Amino acid sequence: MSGAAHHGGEPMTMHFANPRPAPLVLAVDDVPANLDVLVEHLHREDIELTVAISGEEGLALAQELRPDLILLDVMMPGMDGFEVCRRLKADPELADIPVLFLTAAHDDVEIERGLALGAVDYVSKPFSLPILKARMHNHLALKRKSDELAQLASTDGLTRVANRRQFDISFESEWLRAQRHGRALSLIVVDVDHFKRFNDRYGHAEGDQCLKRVAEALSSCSRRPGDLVARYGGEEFVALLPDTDAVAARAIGEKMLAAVSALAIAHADNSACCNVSVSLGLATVVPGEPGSAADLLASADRRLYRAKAAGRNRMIGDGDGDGGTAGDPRSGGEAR
Ligand code: GH3
Ligand code: MG
Ligand code: MG
Repeated sequence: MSGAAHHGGEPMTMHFANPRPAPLVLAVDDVPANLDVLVEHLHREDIELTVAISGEEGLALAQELRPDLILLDVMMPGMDGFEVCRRLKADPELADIPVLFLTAAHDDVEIERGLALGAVDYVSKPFSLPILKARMHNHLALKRKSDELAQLASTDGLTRVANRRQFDISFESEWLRAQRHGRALSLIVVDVDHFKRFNDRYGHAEGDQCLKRVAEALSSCSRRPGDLVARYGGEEFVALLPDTDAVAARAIGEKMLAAVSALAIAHADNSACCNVSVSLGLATVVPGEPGSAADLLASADRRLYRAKAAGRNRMIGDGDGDGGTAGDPRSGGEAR
């Protein structure tokens, strides 16, 4: 009955991972016999069920597994269901998980308190299984809808990578996280070279296809859970790389130049190369360094413009001279 995917480590800000095959339900109850009943009766319900035997364990599992629904007993020794619910709702990363309270028979005060704490619904003990199942499925369906809407709201319609809005949200939270934990944070700003000329020669529809493929190529270069590639606007992308120092960011930048080059999309009017190419600006903030998130982005942007001025199809990062690192040494640097 469990076997849910473990994310491990720090909570992620982005959830672009594929949805689970079946929704994950976490049941929290201090009485093992109650959990046995749930396991026995819910195993045919097209869900994954994971159980916790205390409020503390339930909270820890919720943080680790991000279930789609929590069935939460109220009366538990130690951390009771109210406290678990309060903590879930206070954590922005967990607040959207619907909580269904399992309350003592028709205790209006308990029910009211649970709902006031943010639980979506309750089932009175001893519960009717058909009603429990019906309520569980209703709330799972609503959760799926709201997850889909959240995904749509954070995705760029053309390229399917994260959009600017999502980048802004993730950048802010990763910035704070890096400051709090004293970790490095890198940004890579990526801009397609002479893309106006590409549209002019090959047409807007080809331009759209090109952007999709570039987005896919860029996304393939950084695969850690917190990494985020977003379309910043037009033909400009940005990679947010938590816990990544300047050396590691440079390695990802190299991969990006190579990945776009490997697409081999013809671009006869590109001065930097005969194919579609990109220019990159890299910036890294190290713990304890003064400055703001906006400064970091501005620094990456300035370097992008230097990469453009130096001949395009290259990257400029920390410690680079004006020439940067060319993506394809054969392409030369002559600007048109
Ligand atoms: P540079 O090398 O200096 O970046 O030159 P550029 O031509 O790429 O830069 P510029 O900002 O002058 O032009 C960007 C072009 O990108 C113009 C715009 O029509 C095109 N573009 C922006 N968004 C889209 C899109 O969604 N689809 C297509 N096909 N083109 C787009
Ligand atoms: Mg451009
Ligand atoms: Mg641009």
